[in-house]
Amino acid sequence: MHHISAIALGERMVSEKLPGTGFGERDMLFGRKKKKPIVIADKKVKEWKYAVCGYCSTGCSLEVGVNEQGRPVATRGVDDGKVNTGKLCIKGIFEHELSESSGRGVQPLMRDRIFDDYKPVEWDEALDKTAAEFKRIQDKYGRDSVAIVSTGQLMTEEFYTLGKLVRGCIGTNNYDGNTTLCMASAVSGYKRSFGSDGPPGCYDDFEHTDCLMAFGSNLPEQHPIIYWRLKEAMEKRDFPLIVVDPRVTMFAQFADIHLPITPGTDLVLLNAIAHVILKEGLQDQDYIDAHCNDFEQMKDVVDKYDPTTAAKICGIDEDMIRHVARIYGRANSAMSIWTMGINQSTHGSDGVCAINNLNLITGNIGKPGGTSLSITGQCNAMGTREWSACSGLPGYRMLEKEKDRKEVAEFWNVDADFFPPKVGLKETDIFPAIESGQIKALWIVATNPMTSMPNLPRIRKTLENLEFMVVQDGYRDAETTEYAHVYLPGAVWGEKDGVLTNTERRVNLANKFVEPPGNSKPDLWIFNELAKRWDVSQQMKFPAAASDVFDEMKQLSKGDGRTLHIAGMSHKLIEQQRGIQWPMKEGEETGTQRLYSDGHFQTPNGKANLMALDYIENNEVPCEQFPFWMNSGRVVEHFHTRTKTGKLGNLNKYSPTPYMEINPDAAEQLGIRSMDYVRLVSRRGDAVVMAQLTHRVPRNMVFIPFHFHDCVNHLSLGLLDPHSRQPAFKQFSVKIEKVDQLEAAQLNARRRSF
Ligand SMILES: Nc1nc2c(c(=O)[nH]1)N[C@H]1C(S)=C(S)[C@@H](COP(=O)(O)OP(=O)(O)OC[C@H]3O[C@@H](n4cnc5c(=O)[nH]c(N)nc54)[C@H](O)[C@@H]3O)O[C@H]1N2
Ligand SMILES: Nc1nc2c(c(=O)[nH]1)N[C@H]1C(S)=C(S)[C@@H](COP(=O)(O)OP(=O)(O)OC[C@H]3O[C@@H](n4cnc5c(=O)[nH]c(N)nc54)[C@H](O)[C@@H]3O)O[C@H]1N2
Ligand code: SF4
Ligand SMILES: [Mo]
Repeated sequence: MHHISAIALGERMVSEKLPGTGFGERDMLFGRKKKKPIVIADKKVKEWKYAVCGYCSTGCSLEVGVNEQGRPVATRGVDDGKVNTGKLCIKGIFEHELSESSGRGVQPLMRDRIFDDYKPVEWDEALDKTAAEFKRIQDKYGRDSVAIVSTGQLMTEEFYTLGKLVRGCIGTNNYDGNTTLCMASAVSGYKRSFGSDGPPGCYDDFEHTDCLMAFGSNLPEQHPIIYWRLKEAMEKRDFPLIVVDPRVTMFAQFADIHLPITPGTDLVLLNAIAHVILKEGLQDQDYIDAHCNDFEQMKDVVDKYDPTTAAKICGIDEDMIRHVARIYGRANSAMSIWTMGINQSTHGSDGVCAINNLNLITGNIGKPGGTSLSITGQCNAMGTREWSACSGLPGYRMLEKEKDRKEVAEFWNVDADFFPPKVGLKETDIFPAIESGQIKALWIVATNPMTSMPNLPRIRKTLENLEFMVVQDGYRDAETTEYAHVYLPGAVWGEKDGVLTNTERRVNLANKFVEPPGNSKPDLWIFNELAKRWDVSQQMKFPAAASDVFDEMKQLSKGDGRTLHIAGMSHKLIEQQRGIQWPMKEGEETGTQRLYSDGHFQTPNGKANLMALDYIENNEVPCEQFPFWMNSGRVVEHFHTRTKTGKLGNLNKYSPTPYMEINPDAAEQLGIRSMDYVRLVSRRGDAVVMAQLTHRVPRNMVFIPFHFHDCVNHLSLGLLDPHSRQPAFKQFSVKIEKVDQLEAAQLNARRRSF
């Protein structure tokens, strides 16, 4: 047999068939004679439409292929996409399939009492009813008795319009979003440290950093393409990766150092790292002196967190704490990223400030490879922070500032006195306020709290107390719809235009490529139509086209000293440049990669605040009766409450059933085998799940992906962070009970089928 090179083999496969077989020599050599070569199906795409992905905050540029009949048939990454250069994760690849997924709402629905049958109605009837009920309830119980909970998944132009409707027309101060379950601690921490929200870094920082520390983030599963960017940078320059996570996640497995921290104690670890850095003189004193407030106060607290004491609380041994502190402190540039392991805890906001402290004392803010980069969650978690007026006024303006109130009131042509002078209730405080009778009507927009809120047994009861509830969701089968009087079917990603902002402040465009199903309507249309039911809207502007709304936002972003500047952008330019990072002022050619590069912060004296942060132990820790830590999070193939991914066979097949990860040693002790059903019990409720035996979790912990209804949030406590009001979804305790397998299987079969 003569030697054939790989390239030659490639050629021979096509050109030389072995006589009579139809197969090339290579097929015979490798024993593949029965196999047909892989053929990529021709999907007969007529046109590719540009969009930024609608799932996670990575912000990948993609194109959806539409065929002759106008049907979306394929998705591909955009080669010159700034974030992903052609790559997509498993969710992005199948995103076009969403346009034909089941469970969508196609007509507004109404009923007088919850749990009665819904009746289909016309839009006018549903919107008249909604406006009339809001007004009736506000007249009777006061303006703030109507609450609104929105999302991180609309287009930014929709957020801005909703904000205008709520702040300018309806006038309730109890307006918040699901970002309180997600990014609130990051927002709060950024504001406390730097005087303003806004992640200062970017993905390009991976190319420059000499050390990366990740807290409570499972990047390969939750932000696969950010992870790919990081991995590529690490392969080129081999800098250390330190992952802090109580589980041995995929990210932890790829790390140089994994710190399996005791849940809820990151603040202690961070204070101890700062302690070592200051003790050993590894700080950047020049940077501290020039750009930071309150160094001494911070130092006084950090002094107490010597590694020996800290190790006993956070579970990381003292030498490892010193080792990590030295690596971080000595690196030329070092950066930290974090996600829900930090934000979703009782010290979420303090944890974020402690990360900022670490980067400030080492001079790692605003420089290439040196930053505090909060990895955001939903596709437009940033857009809502920037423009929705949920926690203030649009463009990072504050209700507390008279100047800001006046500016926005003038721009919208409303009375400045109509705006409340301080922020109202957060989502996690709105539900208890329903319980106590303070709130009587609730409007839910593009979020599914009946699966995503902690302590669902309590939440369910509160909803039954409402006089009126509206759910506006793309999917009729979202659980929360079961508790509403009016259901408004929204168009989702792909069925409308608009911009989304990703983790690195990149504003990117999602074009419409398909019509919304039935009589469902874009949320922008719904907000505009509803606004007409308030007289004051006559004197305001509510543009119908997203690009016109964007132009209005551009005007409002102008002004000296503002970080959130988008005046130089337009929909067209954004698509051309594959997304633009704010700030971008008028006349500038493109956006800005990093904030605070000049060492000037958004505080009164322009310096960043070092924070003195003491640790308070207040979690529900495992005990004799409830001996396991309960931890929760996500898996790569599902998105949140599965209204989308639960319908796509290519994704749902990987995890169709609620399950928990349990350590094999713990399972053996309890007599639990792989794939057994078990019952988990907490002080709040119970849930039946399947057991997956894995060493990813330690012996005293179980982990559940929160995507499934009737599952982990029936157990969760959700203690709140005092600054951000974000719930601790990942730290509470449970016990495990055996169940009758047949009964459990029958129960499982009766669950919602997706
Ligand atoms: N595939 C997929 N991707 C997504 C999403 C999705 O639903 N599916 N959702 C998007 C959204 S909205 C978000 S917010 C992000 C979330 O992204 P991530 O935060 O990365 O995801 P999670 O799995 O929620 O949590 C991350 C890790 O926190 C760890 N953790 C738990 N407690 C602690 C602790 O006390 N300290 C530390 N250091 N770590 C702890 C958990 O073990 C878990 O591995 O993902 C986004 N991307
Ligand atoms: N135990 C536990 N619970 C958690 C978490 C956890 O880690 N553990 N994570 C928390 C976090 S970080 C988050 S972000 C939340 C997410 O929680 P949710 O916001 O409740 O989750 P989603 O399933 O994304 O809900 C979005 C809803 O909006 C609908 N929708 C999507 N696009 C559109 C649109 O364009 N228009 C309209 N009108 N509707 C639309 C979807 O069908 C869906 O019903 O869950 C939180 N809950
Ligand atoms: S990484 Fe996130 S943005 Fe990129 S394709 Fe996957 S889900 Fe979409
Ligand atoms: Mo999130």
